[in-house]
Amino acid sequence: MLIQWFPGHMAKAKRQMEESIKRVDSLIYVLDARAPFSCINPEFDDLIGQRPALYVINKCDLAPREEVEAWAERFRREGMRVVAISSTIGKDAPKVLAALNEINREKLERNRQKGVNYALKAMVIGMPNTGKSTLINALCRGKRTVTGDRPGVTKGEQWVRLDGGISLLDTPGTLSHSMKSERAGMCLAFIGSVRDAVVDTTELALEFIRFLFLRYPNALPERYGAEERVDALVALEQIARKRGLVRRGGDPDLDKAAAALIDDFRKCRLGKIILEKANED
Ligand SMILES: Nc1nc2c(ncn2[C@@H]2O[C@H](COP(=O)(O)OP(=O)(O)O)[C@@H](O)[C@H]2O)c(=O)[nH]1
Ligand SMILES: [Mg+2]
Repeated sequence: MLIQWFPGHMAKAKRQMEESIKRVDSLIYVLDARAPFSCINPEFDDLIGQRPALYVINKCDLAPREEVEAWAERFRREGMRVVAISSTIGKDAPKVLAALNEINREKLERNRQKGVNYALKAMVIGMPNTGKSTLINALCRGKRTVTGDRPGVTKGEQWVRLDGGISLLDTPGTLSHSMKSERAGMCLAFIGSVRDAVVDTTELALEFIRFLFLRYPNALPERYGAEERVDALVALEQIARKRGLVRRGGDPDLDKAAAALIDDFRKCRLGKIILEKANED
């Protein structure tokens, strides 16, 4: 399955990100726990490497805990700072704040010693739909938004002062997805990080069914009473019939069944699922 991708867009996105990164001291890079590896776009690695970065594996409530932990460990071995959380769980935001203060510790300390009172700046980046806005809201809860009118702050930009001397830009930086592999593109499409309009939902669902048969063979039988390990198209037909998604005349409505299946996955109705494992490439 091919996901459309335009090199020209990538070049522009990189230029914009370069400008944004210049204006902050550190970055919070949000990844989806169901596909942490695919959420990293290597095209941006050089830019991101210019600033201390905290990797937040978000939506941990949707993926098996041990699998997420394996990713966190792998990333840490590779020298990355990682916290694994769910932005929708209130008590998790302070973990991010603590880690953010930690990666900025030296600079914060230097500012304190110099008696400098201005805040360091951080911004949240990541693929679409990984939970950047939700995390920003969780971090800023109850805080007053301040508009920057100092030099170097784009007019209209909102910064929120967090506890501990860091201000957070309240709009997230969205990374465009990479085509580092077809599989990565697929994972991003499964989790809703690729605009659904550029993806063939039925093709996507068939790929997803093949993945489930391989890794989670009980998922479809348990949710829909579908048979195990049949041909993917047959399974999709079974899902359509079990869900009563039939066209006039009685044929299964595969498009609707595909959309229902993908939606069930995204809302965790098939159970906790991880799309890629840390101990294999
Ligand atoms: N289950 C779950 N859903 C989340 C979590 N964080 C965000 N979401 C949901 O994911 C969707 C996308 O979140 P959003 O913050 O808009 O993503 P953004 O595009 O990266 O800004 C929304 O429906 C959120 O409610 C999380 O930790 N767990
Ligand atoms: Mg958003």
